[in-house]
Amino acid sequence: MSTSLNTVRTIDAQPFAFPFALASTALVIIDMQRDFVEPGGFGASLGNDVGLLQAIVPTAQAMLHAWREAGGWVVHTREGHLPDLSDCPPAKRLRGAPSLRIGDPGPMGRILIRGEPGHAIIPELAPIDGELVIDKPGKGAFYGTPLREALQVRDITHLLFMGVTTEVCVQTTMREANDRGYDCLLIEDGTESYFPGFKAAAMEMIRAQGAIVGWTAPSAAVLAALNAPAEPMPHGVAA
Ligand code: C5J
Repeated sequence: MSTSLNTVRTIDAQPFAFPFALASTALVIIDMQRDFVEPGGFGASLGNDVGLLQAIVPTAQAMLHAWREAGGWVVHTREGHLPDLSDCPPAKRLRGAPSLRIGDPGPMGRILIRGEPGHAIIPELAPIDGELVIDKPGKGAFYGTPLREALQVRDITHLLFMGVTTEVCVQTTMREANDRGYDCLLIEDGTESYFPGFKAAAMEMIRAQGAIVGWTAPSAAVLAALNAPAEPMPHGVAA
C-alpha cells in the first residue's frame, strides 16, 4: 500500500468513479452508538429490530481499521441531548408513542442523553486519539455542531460515510455536506437501516441524476482503492 496521503486514488463507485486523496478526505461514521445498535436503547424503544444494524459492525470495523492503517482521518458522530434536555425540541421528544422517550431511564441509562452508557459508541468502533467526535442534537451532523469548521481547518473536501441509520442521520448529513460543497460517498455495506427498503431507496436517491447527492460503493471497492498503486495527480483535483 502506498503511504502517500496526497496521491489520488479512485473508487469504483456508482454512478461513476470517485477520485480522492487521503489528505483531503475524512471517513465519517454516523451514530454507531449503543442507543441505536443494542437492545434497550432509543432504536429499540421505537419498536425496531436492532439486529439488522448489528450485522454491519464487522464490515464497518474492517473498513475503519483499513482507513486508519492507510493514514486516513476519522470523524465519529453521536446523536444525543444535554441532561436537562434544553437542546431537545419538545416536538422531537413527544412525537409518537415509543416505549421510552428521550431522557427516560432505560437499561443503558437515560435514553439518548450525553454521558449515559447508551450514548457511547460501540466498543468495536470506539474513537482513538486524534479522531474527532461530534456530538449532535439533530439528525444532520452539521446542525448545531462545529463540524464545518473542523473540516475547513484540515482542508477536507471529500467525505466517505458509514453508520446508521441510512435514510435518517446518514442521508441527512450527506445532504447537508453536499449543500456545503463536499464530495460525498456512502459505503453501501457500512450503513444500515431498520427498514431494508428505506436503505435501498436512500442509496438510489443519493446516486441518481448523476450523483445529485453523492456516490455509493461497496467497502471492497474502497479497500481496493486504498491498496491500489498511487496514480499521478490529475489536473484540477486538490491534494
Ligand atoms: C435516528 C439516526 N434514526 N442516527 N437517528 O433517529 O439515524
